[in-house]
Amino acid sequence: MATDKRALVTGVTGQDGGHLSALLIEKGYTVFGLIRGQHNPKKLAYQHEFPQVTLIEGDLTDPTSLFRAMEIADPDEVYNLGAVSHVGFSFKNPTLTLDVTGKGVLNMLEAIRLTGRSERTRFYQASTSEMFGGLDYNRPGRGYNEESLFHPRSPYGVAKLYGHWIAKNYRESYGMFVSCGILFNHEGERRGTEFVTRKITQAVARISLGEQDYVELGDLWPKRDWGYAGDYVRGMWQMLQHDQPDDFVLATGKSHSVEDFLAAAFGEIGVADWRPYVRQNPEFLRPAEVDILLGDASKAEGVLGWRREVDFDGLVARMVSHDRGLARSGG
Ligand code: NAP
Ligand code: G4F
Repeated sequence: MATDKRALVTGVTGQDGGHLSALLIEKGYTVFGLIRGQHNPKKLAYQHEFPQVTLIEGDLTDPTSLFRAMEIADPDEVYNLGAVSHVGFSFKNPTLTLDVTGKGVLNMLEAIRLTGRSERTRFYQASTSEMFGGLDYNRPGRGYNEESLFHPRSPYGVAKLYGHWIAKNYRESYGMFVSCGILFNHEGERRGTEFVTRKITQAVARISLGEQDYVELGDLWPKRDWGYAGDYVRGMWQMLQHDQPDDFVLATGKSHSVEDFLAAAFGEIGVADWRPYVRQNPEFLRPAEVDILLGDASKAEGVLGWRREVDFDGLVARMVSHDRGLARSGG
């Protein structure tokens, strides 16, 4: 597919960054990725997988580097995926989380505006269902949508809410094409192993090969609306192709507990009773928990024509199968 469009992706080495890189390359974009750090251990693997992408050194906390990135990439579209994204980590590193996940959004918007690209460059902000907070009074029966109240329950959620509102503010103040995707949890074979789904599927794979005895987790009752990341990056792209900027929820409309995920993942290796393989470790408990997340993506489905291809069982099967392959090859 041929296009002369140029895209800059922050957080390019993360889960969504990998899926989005593949999608944009497939669509014929000239892709630039922001990569942080003097020596980023993920750089080699990323370059090996995506040699077409030009990496630009920069950090969301360093406005000068973002101005430079904007001049080099001269993008039609910016996807701001970079963040401190782990909720548990954000409780231990709240100031860093504010700087990267919150103020980083402002730094990106200012880099677009002050380099004279407000009219040309479209901006996607990676907002999150964590902004809703999962409290009972704030849970509509049919799931959260774009009209639901926000009540973030972690430094991460609060920082993301700042990013969400400053993004909307730049849309309203400067007429910039800024769209926020309020995405519910999405997972897959690229998911970081510090997140509960991948931690479980990696452990299940190792347990099936006799390489691990058990997995240590925190709370097992919280429920999440888990989808597949490959489906969700397509939605991000669709948001920036729409004729006007707006906010959209992406979700599956189904919620499962961590216990449900454990049962499905162990089921993939023929283990019906997973409890002997799971221990609780208080290290993985959070000072405040988000009890249940359930999303309603009707707007994205109706307005953008967004569709999902992978359901919960398909997601779990895919992740376990991938991690068994990795474990067998010593990965
Ligand atoms: P991820 O795998 O944790 O990736 C985060 C990315 O941000 C990494 O590439 C990381 O770089 C980069 N980053 C961290 N600090 C940075 C800094 N100071 N400057 C520049 N880049 C920095 O996250 P993800 O799952 O792909 O999620 C993508 C985005 O969507 C994030 O903003 C996340 O908060 C949001 N989101 C995710 C979900 C989900 O379920 N996955 C749901 C809703 C919203 P390194 O590789 O150098 O660490
Ligand atoms: O996999 P998690 O760490 O994801 P969480 O906290 O829902 O956040 C993810 O989704 C958000 C969208 O809603 C994103 F914005 C965010 O960036 C991130 O991608 O935890 C899921 C649930 C939580 O209730 C947690 O307490 O699993 C529970 N859990 C139980 N044991 C654990 C563990 N989580 C992790 N990471 N590790 C455990 O050992």
